[in-house]
Amino acid sequence: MSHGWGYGATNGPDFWADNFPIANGPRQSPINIVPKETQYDPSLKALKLRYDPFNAKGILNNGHSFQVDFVDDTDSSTLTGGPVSGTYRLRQFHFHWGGSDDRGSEHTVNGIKFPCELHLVHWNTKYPSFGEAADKPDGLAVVGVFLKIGAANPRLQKVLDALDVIKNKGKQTTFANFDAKTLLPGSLDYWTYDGSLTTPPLLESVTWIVLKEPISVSPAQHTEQQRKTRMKTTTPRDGQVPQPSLHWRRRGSMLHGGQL
Ligand code: B30
Ligand code: ZN
Repeated sequence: MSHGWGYGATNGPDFWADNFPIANGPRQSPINIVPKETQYDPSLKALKLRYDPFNAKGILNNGHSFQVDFVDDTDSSTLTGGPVSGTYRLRQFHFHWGGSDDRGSEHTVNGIKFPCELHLVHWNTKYPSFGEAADKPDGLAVVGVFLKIGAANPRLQKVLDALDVIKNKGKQTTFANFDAKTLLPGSLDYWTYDGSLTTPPLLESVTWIVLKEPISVSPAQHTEQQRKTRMKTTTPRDGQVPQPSLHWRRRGSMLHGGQL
């Protein structure tokens, strides 16, 4: 696959609207999250993430991120609860990294960028496939997890080890028996808003669920990733659209059994 878009001086976010006019649409992501302006919503449910390690299939360098793909022909790895109704199946997860510690994440919090952001992408099973769901207003639910520089993260190492083999765009290799749940922080407190894919085709189909608690990556792991890939990311195209109404939920945790 060849994309005309990228993160360069002539094909970066400022140019995406040329080929993808929805870039100027009403529910574009990412955004800057201002926690003081978000509203606590007691009606939001606990987020339930149930992932089967045996659904992990392969890891792919798609040129703008590396992604781990999952078999999604049954309901064995799902997102339910939280802000959505119905059942969403895990399709893939991927990371957005920056070239240095002070950038990388797509969402920001009070204007602060994290060095990396993990996206777990799920599709609504009221549609027949990911492809059919991807352009529906309630088609996708993406869980965003920030990474901060801190302690080494042994759960990330298997992903980093695989990067050697998929250094170049289009490369893929098998990636089996991986428990995506191990990448989540202890708390599943989240902010949520209705948004879009953060890269072309920028479809306005994503219920965003951004976790408040980051996970960690060590300086050495961050350097390792930078050495192995040359992924770039985008920055919030903030101010182009009004701030959506953000909601959040207190204390949802599946690591402690769900209904804390
Ligand atoms: S994100 O989570 O909002 N960053 C897609 C999925 C999730 C996000 C962004 C985009 C997506 O499915 N894009 C279209 C599919 N891509 C495949 C891909 O993942 O690599 C095909 C393509 O664009 O031609 Cu690039
Ligand atoms: Zn993403």
